[in-house]
Amino acid sequence: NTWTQSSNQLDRVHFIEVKFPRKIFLTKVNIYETYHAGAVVKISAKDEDNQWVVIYNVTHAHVIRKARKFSPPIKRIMFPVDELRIEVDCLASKGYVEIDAIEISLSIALLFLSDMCPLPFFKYRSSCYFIKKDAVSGDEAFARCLQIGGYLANFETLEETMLMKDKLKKMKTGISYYVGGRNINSKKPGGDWRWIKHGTMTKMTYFVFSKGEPSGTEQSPENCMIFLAGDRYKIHDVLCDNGYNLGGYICEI
Ligand SMILES: [Ca+2]
Ligand SMILES: [Ca+2]
Repeated sequence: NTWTQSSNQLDRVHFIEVKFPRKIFLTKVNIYETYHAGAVVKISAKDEDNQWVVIYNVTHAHVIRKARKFSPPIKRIMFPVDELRIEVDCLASKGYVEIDAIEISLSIALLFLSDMCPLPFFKYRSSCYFIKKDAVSGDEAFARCLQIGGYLANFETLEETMLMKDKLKKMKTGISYYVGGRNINSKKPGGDWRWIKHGTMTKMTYFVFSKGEPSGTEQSPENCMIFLAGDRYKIHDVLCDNGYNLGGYICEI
């Protein structure tokens, strides 16, 4: 498709909105500018609340008098997208020959397994998870999720925890799995448990532990959280950094 402006509207910023057949995690946008390239000043993606989120923005257009395939460095966004708005500054051509046509094409590297999650994550209910069976400590599990662009899974609702517990039981791996809950105060009886996600800490709003847990104390802290295979995947607190409690882990993105 070709998009152009009428000749009496070259003194302003125009925008084009494009909609794709399904939502994806955007990794790349290619704009094929066939004439007067460089006039794209802003690209926005529509989020789940129907708000436009800017993923590329420059203050001035620099018109290049030739065609090019433009692949701007876009901001990483954490929501799937099926609508983009591309803003084009026609003023930048300064009364020269008009920006004649801009052809928009999007070729997106589709790095996802299911509908909405980038690999290696899979969609489970409304979240993207990745279950890994390596045997590591809680601290190591935390680091490994960061390394693949995610975080150790947060289960903000009891429902999410129950669903994951059920899934782990059915997988029958016999392996315990770390999740992203952490005690930030060993001195406090019962601890102060938080879900850790990209530097934010959300207080747990429900009691997540199995009977008799959490069992850590100030003298013997158990500040990490695990779905324990030996207790039908109920949640336990365990030491974060020793060799006794090696487990797999669940990352989320
Ligand atoms: Ca979650
Ligand atoms: Ca314990």
